Amino acid sequence: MKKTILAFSRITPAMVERLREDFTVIVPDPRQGDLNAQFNEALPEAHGLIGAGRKLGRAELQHASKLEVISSVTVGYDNYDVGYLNERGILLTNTPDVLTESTADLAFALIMSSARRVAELDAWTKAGQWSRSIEAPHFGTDVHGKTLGIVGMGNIGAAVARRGHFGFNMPILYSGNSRKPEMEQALNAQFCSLDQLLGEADFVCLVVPLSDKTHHLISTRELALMKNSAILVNIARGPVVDEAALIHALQTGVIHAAGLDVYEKEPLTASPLFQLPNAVTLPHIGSATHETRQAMAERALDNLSRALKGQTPLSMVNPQVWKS
Ligand code: 8YV
Repeated sequence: MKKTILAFSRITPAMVERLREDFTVIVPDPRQGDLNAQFNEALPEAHGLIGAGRKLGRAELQHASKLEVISSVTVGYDNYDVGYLNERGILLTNTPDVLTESTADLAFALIMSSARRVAELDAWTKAGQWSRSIEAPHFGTDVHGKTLGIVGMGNIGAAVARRGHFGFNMPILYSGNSRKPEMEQALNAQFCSLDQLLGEADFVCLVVPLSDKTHHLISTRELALMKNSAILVNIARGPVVDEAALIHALQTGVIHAAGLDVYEKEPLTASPLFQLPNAVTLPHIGSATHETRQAMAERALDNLSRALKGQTPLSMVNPQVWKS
């Protein structure tokens, strides 16, 4: 008998057809009513789940008695209770590497937009406000040659740092759990404490995974350590920053500006951030390019079908489950 897959998001109809060669595939359909109800109804039959954007912990998975694998179409896995999955022997796979460069591109879009006020001045021009040559009140700040602080020098952090070093001649500081000698060698990056980085960087770019240790890593104390002229960029996860503290810091000039792709609560539909010209607010689009979302879905599909066929998947979050 074919195993059953519940494909709850991010998979194209063509991919579903490919999966159907080997598996029974259930795809919740908005035309058939409530998506959550369809998901919960199909869950007890599913051997594999594939998708993104759903919190899947103990409560949500209690009726998923046949579940063997969750294939997340994301690199971050803070939506899953990995301890519980380990207990249950459920494998979790993710999609690292294929989104590294796109996400680093977006970090630079935020850096450029916040520093040169791209989004703000675009709206201003379109509002018909440009009546004479631009003067100091509309000037931005330079990016090239400024110090770039990378909080979390993983793959994405390194890709942001490379752009800063080679493209913009920026001195690189980084903080994190471990030193990266190859980054120090290749980019002349300097390892330092988070506090030192916050005090010295002109741009502080957050690229750490969300965990108990990084929840509210940046709060009132840390914002106060930053230069008044500094810009905070968050492409990691919203809860890494205490958003209320950030809003206060932006309103009172504790820091100059922020470029944000992620928020404590998503989707963000109303926020004091929307009233702040010095906050660039994007709707979590780090990996959202046609090419990268396609590559992520392909990787997730491959991870899932390999795991369900007993072949080792390429990217496993809890490989100990696979070994046992
Ligand atoms: C996702 C991401 O698009 O992969 C990740 O961890 O943050 C993004 O690629 C995000 O989860 C939005 O749903």
